[in-house]
Amino acid sequence: MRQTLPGHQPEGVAAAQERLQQPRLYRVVLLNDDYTTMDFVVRVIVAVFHRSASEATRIMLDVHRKGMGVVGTYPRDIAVTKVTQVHAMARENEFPLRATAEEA
Ligand code: TYC
Repeated sequence: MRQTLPGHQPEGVAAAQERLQQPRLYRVVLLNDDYTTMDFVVRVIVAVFHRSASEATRIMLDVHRKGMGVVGTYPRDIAVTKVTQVHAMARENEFPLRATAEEA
């Protein structure tokens, strides 16, 4: 009998194997604001998320109109790194652009 913490159900082998093949995914969400320029948001989306200029423009306008929008979906470490890159570019350029990662 394996020792477990109270209230902790050990993950079965089948569930662990499933997890190895399918890491949890996180959506990177870009937030609208009134100060960051449209041109800068497009440049960030191209640089950080490797989108074409036309796709980046479509995503930027969607965020501008709706208040937020998904830029991409990634395993957690990659999503968190991209959020950090967005904030670093924004800070360097003195824009308040914000992004978050949320589990998909
Ligand atoms: N709302 C900004 C403007 O009108 C543009 C913008 C779009 C800012 C998307 C942030 O995530 C953003 N200049």
